[in-house]
Amino acid sequence: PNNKAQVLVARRIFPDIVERLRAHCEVDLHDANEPLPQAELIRRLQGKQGLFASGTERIDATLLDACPDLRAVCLMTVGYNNVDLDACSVRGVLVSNAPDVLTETTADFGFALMMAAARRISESEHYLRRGDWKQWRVDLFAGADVHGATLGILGMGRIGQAIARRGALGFGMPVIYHNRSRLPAEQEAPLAARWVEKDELLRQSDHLVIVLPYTPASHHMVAARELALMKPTATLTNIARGGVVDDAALAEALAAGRIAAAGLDVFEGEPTVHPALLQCANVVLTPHIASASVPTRRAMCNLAVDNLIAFFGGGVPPTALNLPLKPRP
Ligand code: 8YV
Repeated sequence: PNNKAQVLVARRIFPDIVERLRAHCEVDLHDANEPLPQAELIRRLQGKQGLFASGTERIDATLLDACPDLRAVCLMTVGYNNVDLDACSVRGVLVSNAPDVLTETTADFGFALMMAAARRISESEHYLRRGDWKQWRVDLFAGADVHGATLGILGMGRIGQAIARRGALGFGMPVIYHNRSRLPAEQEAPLAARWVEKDELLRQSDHLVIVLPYTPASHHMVAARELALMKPTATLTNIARGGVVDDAALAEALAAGRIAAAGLDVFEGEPTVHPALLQCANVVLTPHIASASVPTRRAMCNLAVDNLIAFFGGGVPPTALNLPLKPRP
């Protein structure tokens, strides 16, 4: 008999990181890129105390009640909108996420997506690949400037601030932001970042980047009314969650030229993408890869494993979301 904790790793991850976990826990690896259907996930969790989660698994009261042995859900993502944190806390189930390790990589990508939208990089590449480049013309794919333009950030957390740094310090962009709470003056000052009301942010931004957590309060925070406030020359970039933006309204605004362009890494109902967005030339579309550099994806996986190892070793999980934890009945 061994008293190692039993842990389900719900997706294929880096094999050496699975081995690292195996040195501490009994591991059942779902070694596939396809997610386990919910019923199968519940079945595989029977008798298991831990779950290494990719962020896409739905962890709700039904699952928790069907998996009475479960003690810890450790996510390799910073967003935890698929986890009912209250339901976990009430049942004494630890939840951890993976903040900080992906901040700079995700900000790099958000900035790149914003630049690609502003300077029409995807649209022009498609044109070239189609063989349509026959001659020079003065306004060929002429877009919007990034340097010196007003950068608007909706959601000024760790990633939002990292994007603001890139814009303010690297590209001379005036930065405005909207967040539930204002940053302390010493954090605003180096960026010369200015808090504004949400509608003001929409009106003034040349490039709007959305980086806030998806919660019931942020559902469709940017929909038809908000898009109508934006400048016709503005771009919108979403690296948060699909549900924060009303994709149907965005596709309409893009098609009608009510805003100039968009960069989207996240979608409502992903991996399915709204067909109207696929029809728009002025949108850069990527498959939820903002955190996907090799070192960062490894760091995210390692951090989830650190949490599992600490929790089952009797230590303090480094990035727990719901400590102190009451014992699971
Ligand atoms: C994940 C993310 O790759 O960390 C997050 O919240 O959105 C990404 O880093 C994505 O959630 C896939 O699971």
